Amino acid sequence: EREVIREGVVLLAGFADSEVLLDAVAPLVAAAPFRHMTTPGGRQMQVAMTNCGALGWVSEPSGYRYSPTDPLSGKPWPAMPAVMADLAARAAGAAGFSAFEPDVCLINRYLPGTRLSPHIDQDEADKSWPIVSVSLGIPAVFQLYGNVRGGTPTEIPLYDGDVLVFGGLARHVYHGVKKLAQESHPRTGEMRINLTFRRAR
Ligand code: MD3
Ligand code: FE
Repeated sequence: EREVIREGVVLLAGFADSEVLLDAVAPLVAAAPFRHMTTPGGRQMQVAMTNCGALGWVSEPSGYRYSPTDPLSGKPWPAMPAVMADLAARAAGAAGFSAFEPDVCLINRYLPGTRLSPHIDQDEADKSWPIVSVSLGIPAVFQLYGNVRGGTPTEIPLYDGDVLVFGGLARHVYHGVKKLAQESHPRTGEMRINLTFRRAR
C-alpha cells in the first residue's frame, strides 16, 4: 500500500521483491565488499557500505564525495543491475516522481546494535531528484526529523521489502536509523541491507 508520511515522504510497504533484490546484490558485494568508511572527523562508521552504479558515495578523512571508482580496488563500481534500476524508477513513479534514472546505489549493511546517527544527505548535484530507499532483511526504525538538528523524530518501522521515497523539501531533512534489535531473517540472517538509489550528477 501507499502511505504519505509527510509532504515528500511516501512509504510503499512491501513494494520490493526482496528475494530478487538480494540475488542481485550478492555478486555486487562479492566484487566490491562492504567496508566501514572513515568520516572526516576520523571515526569509523558503524554501518558498513558499498556501492553499485556509475558513481558511488564514499566517506574519507578528506571528506565526502561521489567517486566513479572504488577506493579499495581502484576499479569502477559494479554496474547497477537493471532489476535494481527498474525497481527504483517504478517506486519513484508510484510516489509521483517520473523519469528517475539513478546513477548511484549506496548499499548499507546493518547488524543488530548498529545505528545511523541523524544527518542530511547533501552531496548530490541536483536535489530535485528523489531518493529511493529499499529495506531488506531484519527490521529497523527509521527516524525522520525536521530541517534543523534535534527535536522529536517521526519514527517509521521498516520491514523487508518496504520502500521509502523522499522528494522535494523532504530531501533536506535530518534522518537516521535507531540501533537495530537482535532479529533474524530467513534470507539475510541477522542483517539488514538498505539500498539507497540516488541521482548524484
Ligand atoms: C531522506 N540511509 O544512506 S534510507 C543514507 O536506512 C541513509 O540505511 C538510511 O540515510 C538507511 O544516507 C535511511 C532513507 C533515506 C536516505 C536518504 C535520504 C532518507 C533520506 C536523503 C534525504 C532525506
Ligand atoms: Fe541519509
